[in-house]
Amino acid sequence: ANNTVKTAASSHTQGHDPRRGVGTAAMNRAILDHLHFTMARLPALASRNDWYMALSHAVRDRMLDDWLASLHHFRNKELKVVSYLSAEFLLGPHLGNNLINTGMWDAARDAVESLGLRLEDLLRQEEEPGLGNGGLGRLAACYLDSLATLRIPSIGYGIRYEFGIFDQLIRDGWQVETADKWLKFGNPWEICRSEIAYEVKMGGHTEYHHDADGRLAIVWLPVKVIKGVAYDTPIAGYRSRITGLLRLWKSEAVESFNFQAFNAGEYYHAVDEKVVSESITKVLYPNDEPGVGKLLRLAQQYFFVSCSLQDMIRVHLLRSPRLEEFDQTFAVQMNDTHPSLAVAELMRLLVDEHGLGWDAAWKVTRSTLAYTNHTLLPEALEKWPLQLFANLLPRHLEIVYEINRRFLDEVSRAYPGDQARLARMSLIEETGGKFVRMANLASVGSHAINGVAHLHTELLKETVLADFYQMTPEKFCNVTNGVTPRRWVLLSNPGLAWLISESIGEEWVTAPEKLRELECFASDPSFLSAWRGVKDANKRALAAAILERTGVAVDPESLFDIQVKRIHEYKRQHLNLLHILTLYHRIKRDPGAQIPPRTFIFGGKAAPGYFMAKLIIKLINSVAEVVNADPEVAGRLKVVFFPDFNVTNGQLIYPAADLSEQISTSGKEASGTGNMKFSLNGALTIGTLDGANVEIREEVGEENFFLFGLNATEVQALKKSGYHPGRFYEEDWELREAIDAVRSGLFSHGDAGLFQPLVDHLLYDDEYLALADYRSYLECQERVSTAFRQRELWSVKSVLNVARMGKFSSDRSIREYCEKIWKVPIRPPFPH
Ligand code: 73E
Repeated sequence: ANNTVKTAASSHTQGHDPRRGVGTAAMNRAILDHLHFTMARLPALASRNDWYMALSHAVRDRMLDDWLASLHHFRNKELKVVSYLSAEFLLGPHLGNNLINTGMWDAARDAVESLGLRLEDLLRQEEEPGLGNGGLGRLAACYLDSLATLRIPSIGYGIRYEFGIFDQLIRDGWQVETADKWLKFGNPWEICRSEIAYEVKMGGHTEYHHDADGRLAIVWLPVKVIKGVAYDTPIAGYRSRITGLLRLWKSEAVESFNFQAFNAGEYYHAVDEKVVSESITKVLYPNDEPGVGKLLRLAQQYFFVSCSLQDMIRVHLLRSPRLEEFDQTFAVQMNDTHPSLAVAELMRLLVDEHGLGWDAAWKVTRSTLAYTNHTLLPEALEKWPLQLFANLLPRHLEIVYEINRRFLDEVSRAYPGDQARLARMSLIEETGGKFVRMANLASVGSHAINGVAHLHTELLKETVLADFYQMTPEKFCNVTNGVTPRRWVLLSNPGLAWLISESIGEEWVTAPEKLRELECFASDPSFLSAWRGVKDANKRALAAAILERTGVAVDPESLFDIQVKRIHEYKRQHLNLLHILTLYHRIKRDPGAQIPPRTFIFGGKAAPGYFMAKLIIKLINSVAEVVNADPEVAGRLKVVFFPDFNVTNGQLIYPAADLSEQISTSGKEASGTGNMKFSLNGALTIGTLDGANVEIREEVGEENFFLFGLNATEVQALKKSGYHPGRFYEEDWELREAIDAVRSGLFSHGDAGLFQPLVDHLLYDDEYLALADYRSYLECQERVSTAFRQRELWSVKSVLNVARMGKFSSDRSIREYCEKIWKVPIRPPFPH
């Protein structure tokens, strides 16, 4: 400690340019400077968080040169800026990723070690910004990484939730939610831009006036005005010298105190205003489908859309006074319907606030906006009760009506007399209560509509958006999702990344089609053994974490069979459980059964109000308790629920998987992106023909993918013909045995009623056809077991998976958005 104090003292006198110098010595000085000047701490007294903060500030400083240069692009008339509007950005921890992308990892590690610390420990200190629910939010984060890596001027716009997705605890097998206080110890990555702030109106009514020239002026008199303040976070591209911008809005009161009330002595009433205003960005809604008409959720959506569009208009006006050319400054992507109020808000800003005529405003609105759909589940399509919408956004409702009037005119011209079609396509639902349909609003107001995997886009065109597809087929396209190989391989799986780079060079990181060159190593026994060595080390690391967090000891030699994702009936974690129960029974019946040892690992959060999902978590833990304690299956079966699945834990889990469970009912999972992360890390997939699984299987080859179950067409046909899950139960004794065990109270200390709702649901409804796919799933799992016994062949398949996954880099997705939707030129890669 004495030494470090001395270093600190000397570095202050030497002085240096904080923006430069990424060598070890410069980093060492910078960390100590920040410990002193930013954290106001002596090294001897510094906590791990102080050191984490000091290091992070040192890293951020070194990102600022590139950032400021990149921000300058927004002023360059020649460059169109991509604006990604998303209510969620599930970023995961910044520090490790920034060190990788900027190339400062080694210097930071050495500098930290020279201070007697370990980089690993400081990385673990970061509270991840969990500003999203799952795949949709994580996709937005991967896209930011790719946009910066591909040197495309871009801004991600969203909400700075004070509390992100809840932390999950497991108590007595049940999920317990606790608040995610991610800002508790400060956030070194964000910069508050107090001067970039906008007012957002809410509530009240509209009035029509004629001005002096007799022109009609529309005035919206709100009951409330809230201020949105920009918080900026730099997003480093991979060695691209470009740093992208994530701009998140925090809500504040326009005036912190209502002085009238304050003067009257009503102190508490005076702060009320502030409390209400700040509540807008307090907390992320933890549901991956919309709840029924929550006013605060609509207010959140409007708040961030309005701030973002006002900000874009400000930037545009710095380039050109002509708002008719707004679409040349920005391409705006709406991540699902959550930001779809952008259609009405852009119209309002252009017409009411900037004086454009309706037609000119409509032309530019449509050519600016594009809409990505992420789900076909009917219950997940957003619609707002009309009255609620009217109360919060009276002016927008008028605008929606006007858009609708003009649009339905077009529809009736195209399909004369087709009343049913008119009712389906209307922006307003009128059957049983009135609603504003956000998917229809987004579709009408966009020049492009895309799904997130080939199958999903096809189904979109046949089902939820069929009418829109028939009327304007040219608007539709597919952009299959992707994930960033920087976070999901380089950072998460350094052993694998190193082995790959040793073999084929480093270009795969930005040119993942190069991974194909690994194919010829699949016949090299020494390479295969090194490959297995990496996987085994990753499994040991996960086993250690499992022991620490759950107390369960698992065998790293066993097959790691993993399902991590949100808990939802359509994802069928319970189908996985039925397989486990069947294996359990088989081993107990026949102790000599040739079944290779398996460890089943689950992880995922349930929406707090989703009873059945929470019951599934309880059942997983209950099965785990019984199976793990049973000496008759010891060393052969283990079941683990890994608590609090998030980005940080994902980085540990994906690299350790042998088998990836992608077992949703075909036609229900729009794409999936976890499927890509697993396979890119060398896991083989057991899956249905759903979402991007279809394309993964096409790429890796059917002999390297374990396929089972009904396809989407068969699912529809079975449902149509009348599905009776009870018949499957009656006709398959092993299925009956598994379900009866749950029913008997075996897993609930004799309480036969505990899982009754789940069992009843399966036997009498089974909306997601778990029972119909059970036998096919079991047979497929037997093929998995057989394949896993031939370790050499398994490794070959694992290598081939990685070698052929290049398509699923988010760089490829972003290039497709540029070409097909944004009309933004793709720039050549930055010369290294
Ligand atoms: O299949 C995933 C998809 O991979 C889909 O379920 C998910 O989006 C991923 C990325 O495209 C998704 N999330 C939501 N809808 N689809 C959603 C809906 C409401 C709130 C939050 C998330």
